[in-house]
Amino acid sequence: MVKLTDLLASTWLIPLASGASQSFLTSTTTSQPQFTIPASADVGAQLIANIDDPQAVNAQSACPGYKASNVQHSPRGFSASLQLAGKPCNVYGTDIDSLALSVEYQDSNRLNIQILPTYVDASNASWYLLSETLVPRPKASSNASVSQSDFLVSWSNEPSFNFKVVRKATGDVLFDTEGTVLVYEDQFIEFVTALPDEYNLYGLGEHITQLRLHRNSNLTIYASDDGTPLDSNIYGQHPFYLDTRYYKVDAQNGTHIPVKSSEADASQEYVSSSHGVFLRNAHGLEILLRPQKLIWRTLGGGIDLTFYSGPTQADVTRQYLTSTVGLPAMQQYSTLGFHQCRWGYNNWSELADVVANFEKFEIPLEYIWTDIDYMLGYRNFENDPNRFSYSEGEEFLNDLHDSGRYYVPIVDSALYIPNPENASDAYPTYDRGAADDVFLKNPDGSLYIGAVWPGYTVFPDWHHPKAVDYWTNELVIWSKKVAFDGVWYDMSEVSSFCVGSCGSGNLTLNPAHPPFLLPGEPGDIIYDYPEAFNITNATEAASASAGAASQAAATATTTSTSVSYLRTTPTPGVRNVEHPPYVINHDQEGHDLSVHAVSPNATHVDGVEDYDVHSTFGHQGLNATYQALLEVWSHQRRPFIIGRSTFAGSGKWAGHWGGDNYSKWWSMYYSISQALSFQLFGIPMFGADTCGFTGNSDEELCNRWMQLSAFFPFYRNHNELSTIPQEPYRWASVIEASKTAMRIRYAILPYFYTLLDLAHTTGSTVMRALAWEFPNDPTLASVETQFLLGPSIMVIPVLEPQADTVKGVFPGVGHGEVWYDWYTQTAVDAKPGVNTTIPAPLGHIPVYVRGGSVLPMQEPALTTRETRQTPWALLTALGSNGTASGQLYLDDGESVYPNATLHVNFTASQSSLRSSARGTWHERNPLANVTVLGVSKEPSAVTLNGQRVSPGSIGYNSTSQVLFVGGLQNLTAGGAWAKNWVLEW
Ligand code: MIG
Repeated sequence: MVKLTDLLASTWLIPLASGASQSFLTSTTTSQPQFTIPASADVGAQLIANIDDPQAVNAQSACPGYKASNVQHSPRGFSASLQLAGKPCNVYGTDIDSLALSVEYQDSNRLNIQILPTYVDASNASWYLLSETLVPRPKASSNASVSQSDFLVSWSNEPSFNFKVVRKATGDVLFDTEGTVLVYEDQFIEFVTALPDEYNLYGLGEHITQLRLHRNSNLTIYASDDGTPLDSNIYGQHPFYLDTRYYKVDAQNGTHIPVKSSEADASQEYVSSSHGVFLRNAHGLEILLRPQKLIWRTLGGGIDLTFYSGPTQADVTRQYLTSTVGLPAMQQYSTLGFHQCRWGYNNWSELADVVANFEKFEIPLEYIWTDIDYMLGYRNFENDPNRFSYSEGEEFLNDLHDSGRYYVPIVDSALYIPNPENASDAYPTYDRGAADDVFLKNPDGSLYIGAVWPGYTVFPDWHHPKAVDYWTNELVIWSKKVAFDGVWYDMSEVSSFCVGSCGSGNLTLNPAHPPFLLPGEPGDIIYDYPEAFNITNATEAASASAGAASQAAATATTTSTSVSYLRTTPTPGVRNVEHPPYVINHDQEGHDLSVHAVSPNATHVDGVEDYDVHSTFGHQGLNATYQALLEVWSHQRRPFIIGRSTFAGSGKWAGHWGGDNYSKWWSMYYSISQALSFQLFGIPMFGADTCGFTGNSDEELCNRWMQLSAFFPFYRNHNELSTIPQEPYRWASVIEASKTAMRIRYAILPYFYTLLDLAHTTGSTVMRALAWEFPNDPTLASVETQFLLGPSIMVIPVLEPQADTVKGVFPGVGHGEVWYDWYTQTAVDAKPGVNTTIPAPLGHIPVYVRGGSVLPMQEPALTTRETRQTPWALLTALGSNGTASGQLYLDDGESVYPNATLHVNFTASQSSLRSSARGTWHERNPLANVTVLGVSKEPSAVTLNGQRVSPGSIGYNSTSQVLFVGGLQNLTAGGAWAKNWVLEW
């Protein structure tokens, strides 16, 4: 008997008692009691994950490996044939006896190694080859050559085929399969590389885990709708890692001596070099990190590895994005404003109330969102006429837009299929798709019918040539009824609440209730609160835990006794996509790939099975949504899309939110490493559900979290159905804390926007790990409790309850770096490598400005539109040598192809600050003031382009060493950057 509580323990889903036939009233067309899909529909086989299986065969000892022959050299690399070097082992599939190896030096900083079966035919090509239309391959540049490469590849047949990738400059071995065998089967590939002692690896997502990956961990990668369990596979697939190595340089002979970060000392001198590795593979993956090695396992596909030589993280990321997955989409300026969302905003007037409350409490609000509540029977592209009528919506949205605010609705991945016995159950969106035949199929050609919110559903087949047009057309039609400003694309793993095509033959039961209770339905009342709630709210906590206990007693299910696991033995020549012989540690119940998702045998129009492209569904849905929004806005406005399931390259269309996190301190903690990892994946527009999704939030957590997320690119508060409200105006201290942090965020919007532009045009990151900005300090390699926003702002948030201090390090201080406290504008007195205790009472988030930076700012306001109408200020934080620099990018904030742009450079040195601009965007607001931090001597006069600034508007504080120069409006009345200027003091 399967333990259903395990199935859903990590998320908010509570299964119905098996065989339950309860009926619920939901918002459907008819409001009739509904059929409830039985919980058993989402129960699959009980498998034991290979990594937990004592009976599992170790492919390394069972398999013969390969021998290379027929090596052919070319100016760009070499190719060879690989022949199986012994009897097939067929451990987790059928061995492929003949492989083709290709080593291509694609550019000086890029190397590709591909190993594919020598023979494939139309019937099995998709088992090994990932379509280049779906996921492009990086291309060799025309001047690529072996001799120009940063890399050198060597290989050997002893004892079987193995290869090494070496960094030429240092001789460092970056990748090394020596002493291991290559295993290559139709449903299982394994290759192993040696890694240095105490390696520093980052990436390999999507996981909720530590920033520097744990050196003894199993990282499963396979898109899955399962909340945010620690260390497990979740929504996205990003088989990319960054590998950073630190060295001490020998003073005598210049050789590099490897250094373990655990033995480094922040006051010493080190160097580092980083490289990146990308496995272009869309199959289920498992990466086993072990001391001194990494084991890649795949459920199919090919080996298509690209190496990026860096040598800094910034170089690696730029190389990966520009050559391989694409640069991130540019976002509209407004998307940097604050977003308020929740599951459970029930009608337009409730939204209007929320907006009014933000106004009343003078908390900035830019975007208001609706979840599936707005839909008619949970159908995409149809509003519930009673609660979210189009006419009322038009009025609401007109007012909202007039106030400089925006609206984003959710759009789900699945589409309702009407009940054939109910003539009034029309759903034109389905009919149009059916007419074009654009839905996923079963292997026998019948419609694949899963189950999601509306009941039984179909799924767009993104391989269908008409699918993007179909999706576009639906969004265009709907956009004429609802003037939305973006799309929140959900459930795209692609989630289905049952195993297999469970709706085939069941359509007359539609619409149906999902096979679990909705949060808030009797039996699933949410009693959960953040960790320290029992300290801050003892009485409420006690009654909540009593409620939880009695609910648990009432809904207790039988626990399982002994489980007998299904083990699949490979049948040579037969592929089993439902239960592949190798069982990845997939986070769904029983590790069954068919559970809570469209099944691996769901078949696309080109014959490709879900199994071979599973994790690209969401990626393709994002592409379709991007194309659709271009059309909706006549190519005038940048599509704004936040997606749940992402694949390598999704950043060129969309941002990502962290998914169903918890109203818990640990969830807030890991939002930082998740955000930083997504910077490496090329999806800088990232944010977590602020104040927590699953469970009730509380004042202390929400206070800290509203402040932390203010420094993430995507800043949204979102909440689960039926939990207590958590908008920032719900608690007095949260109002103040949010405003404090938002005043900073809105003041530095120009800096933030410039970072987005730089990411979009150059492949840089927006949020940065300390290790990336300070690559020569090994002690920062695992820092995940503080981060930088761009190069110039450092945030040290409180991440635990009941604290009024936080510890933080100030990188570089032993090497001349200066940090200024944002609030006092005074240089911080910190020692290298010392974890400094910083006062951080509730409502205060420590923020620092890095010496050497110039930050362009405007005045905070309640919307970004208002901020853009205010005068400018420059914050100039001098470095220890008295210099600073910064930049600013401006355009209309909206156009896909802006016809006017402006780039401004700021440089400060020797008691002067220069601004020089190029471009045609005319910024009309004047410069109001300049603040210079770290001015050691009171200036006798200040001039702008030689004209004296009135002494009355100049202030100098010799204790804090802050120079304030106001009164610049008149001197810059034509616009702050209209003319180049120099300010001297
Ligand atoms: O199956 O639309 O991650 O943000 O509130 C749950 C309801 C569906 C999952 C999303 C969450 C959203 C919720 N959705």
